Amino acid sequence: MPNKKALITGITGMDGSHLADLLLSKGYEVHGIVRRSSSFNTKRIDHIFEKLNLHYGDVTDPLAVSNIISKIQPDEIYNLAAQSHVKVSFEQPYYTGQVDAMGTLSILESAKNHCPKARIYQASTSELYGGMGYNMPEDGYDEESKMHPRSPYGCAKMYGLWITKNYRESYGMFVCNGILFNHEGERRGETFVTRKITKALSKLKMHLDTQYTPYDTLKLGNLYSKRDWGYAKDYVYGMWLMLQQEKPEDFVLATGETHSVKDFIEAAAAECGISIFWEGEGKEEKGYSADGKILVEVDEKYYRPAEVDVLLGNPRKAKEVLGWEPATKFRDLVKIMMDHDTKNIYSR
Ligand code: NAP
Ligand code: G4F
Repeated sequence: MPNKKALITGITGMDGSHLADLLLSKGYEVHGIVRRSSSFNTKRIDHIFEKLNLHYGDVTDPLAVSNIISKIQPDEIYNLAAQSHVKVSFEQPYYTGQVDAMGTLSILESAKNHCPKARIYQASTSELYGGMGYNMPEDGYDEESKMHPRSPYGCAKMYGLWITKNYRESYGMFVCNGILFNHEGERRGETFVTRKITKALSKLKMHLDTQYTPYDTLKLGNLYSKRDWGYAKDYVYGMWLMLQQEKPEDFVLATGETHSVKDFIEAAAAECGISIFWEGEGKEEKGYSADGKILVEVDEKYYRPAEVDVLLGNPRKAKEVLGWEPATKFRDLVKIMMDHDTKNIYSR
């Protein structure tokens, strides 16, 4: 049997790079769409660069998408490309819609025309749910929960979810939505809150150890929002499992635990062997070290016009049908990220 062929959009991103590692380890011929950039944007896949088949393209360019898909004839397509930053989506709502909604349509339509038997994974998200006050069950959101997106990103991804279901129902295509709750790790983009925290606190550790390196106060937005944080490597395995089933379905992947941004900061600080003391309220709240240095402060520029205050997922269906369970617990995730960032403190 020839090796299976997979196409990953968003292969240079956090999930795309972990998924490429996984598929190569399973013997797949792995193709990826990469955006042309004036500087290198392949850092996360440099270690496997020679093993990949990369194609320049952009999911907002239907012609390029169609050409790539018709040429490769993939068995599996993982559509991970997105303008994935929620705060940025408030500043670029139109562009976010072009990439996250219309980009998804382009992938589906090209596959329908050129390789209708390909199995397709669509990167849906817990940002489709609204949080407390928006139909959150006590044991967390599942596939049947009522959705209420609170950002242009969530609205664009809502189109992606429904157009994917629509192609499944209309054309009988094997397409699945993975409704993934937040997942993080050492390859997470540095402007997402967890990585912002682990990068900053690893610099703090170095500062405390040597006294030579500077430490800049970590400036954050809402310290009280809560997320269901898992480890990206566990989640890309769940994506693959979805496409290996007998029938196409949608699945929630989550840990079933939720923690606040403040919990994450405290867990990361504990990895540096320090405790943080909090004083003040709202925009005036600050986190201090034992000797009174300001380690964390609030900067309202990181607030969002609308916020999902709490996310908690219920991964029961994924466990029952896929046999999927997250292997990495919250404290292990924080440790993985802190260990990585402390070891690589001077690399960019
Ligand atoms: P990420 O690190 O931001 O990666 C996004 C990828 O999409 C990058 O490779 C990026 O390319 C590419 N991309 C952006 N715009 C594109 C365009 N117009 N055409 C082609 N490629 C484009 O995101 P991630 O965390 O790995 O997430 C992967 C997917 O899962 C995204 O769709 C995201 O919305 C979704 N998701 C993520 C989470 C999470 O917690 N991580 C949870 C639920 C859903 P560049 O490298 O050139 O920027
Ligand atoms: O790390 P975040 O930016 O992730 P967010 O908004 O939850 O979105 C991520 O997860 C989604 C799944 O639910 C994905 F679909 C999406 O693509 C992305 O990967 O923010 C997490 C929380 C928010 O409540 C935010 O307001 O942290 C809060 N926060 C507080 N200070 C901050 C900051 N977020 C960022 N990015 N930067 C801050 O300084």
